[in-house]
Amino acid sequence: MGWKVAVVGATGQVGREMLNILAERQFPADEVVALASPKSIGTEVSYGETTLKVKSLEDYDFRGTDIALFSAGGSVSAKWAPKVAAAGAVVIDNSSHFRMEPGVPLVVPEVNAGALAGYAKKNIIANPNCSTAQLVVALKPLHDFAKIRRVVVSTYQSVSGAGNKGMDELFNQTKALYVNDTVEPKKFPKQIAFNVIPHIDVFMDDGFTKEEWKMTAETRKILDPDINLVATCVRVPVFVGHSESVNIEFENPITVDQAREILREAPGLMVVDRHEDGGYITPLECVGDYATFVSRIRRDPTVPDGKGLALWCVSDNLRKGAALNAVQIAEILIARHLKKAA
Ligand code: 11C
Repeated sequence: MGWKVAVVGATGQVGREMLNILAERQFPADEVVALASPKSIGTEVSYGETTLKVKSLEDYDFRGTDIALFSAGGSVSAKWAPKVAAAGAVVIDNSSHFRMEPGVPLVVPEVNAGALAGYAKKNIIANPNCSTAQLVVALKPLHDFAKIRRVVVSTYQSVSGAGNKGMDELFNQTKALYVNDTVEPKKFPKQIAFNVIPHIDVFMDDGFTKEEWKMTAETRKILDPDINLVATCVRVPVFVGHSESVNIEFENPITVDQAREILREAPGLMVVDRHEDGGYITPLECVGDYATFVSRIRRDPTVPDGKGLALWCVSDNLRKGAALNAVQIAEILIARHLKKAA
């Protein structure tokens, strides 16, 4: 007998990818249910070769559901995840709502799958922010080898991180500008077409944005609380795929060749790093892929004693940054933690 899985937020970018990835990876589900707000009832979404009709989250009886993948925003998770967890389903939540809550594991399987052992305290597991997920996949093997002290990261984040409305805004503004129409920013604070915006999520008291704070706090919870990380998060006019320029300072020396070898062997990573035109990965090329790509690995000459590296890291934010990570967690849950009643 297989598992019963619900996808909450099934009409969003990430929800649709969750359904795609469950089908692609042949997750052993007997039943997959697509849920969303009442306004989406009856909307059709693809699950492999089949089409599912979206049902209302508000009327759905979760008894008998084993796993609920949530990607419907923080307020929906805050209201519904505890109820669904209490009904017996393990919630894997893609919102930021529970990430820093004690008793809720925040998991990237390549980095801290062991943290899943504590899932049953709340029956809720948190998925990290997309920009954190790809970063920690790249940092983990380097940290194991040379111990990271400090990271400086600048992100180049695609508009799909802001959902359907973000993608529509880039598309509509680009079209409008070609025919000399006026452009009115709605979803983003400034024009995103042919521009970049150094502002993602709300501003905090110290001048950082919440997106930047999340990268620091989540990296510490997932990888190591002693890592110092400072981020500048920037929205760029790319539809899918987040990129990151990363400078890393280590406690111990590490050469470029060692880093390349370590990253090549590490789970979830692909190294594409040829010193020639096009010998690196751009966000366009990572779309639809499971891997996090690392390119442009260099020694950082501003860090003494060979203890600094610079690199470029790219991943599909809807996949490794969200849906794939959630499905990987579900795969580990059924392999190691959940038991199916006979
Ligand atoms: C963005 N990273 O690109 C955000 C989207 O905390 O889950 C995901 C926000 C989050 O806008």
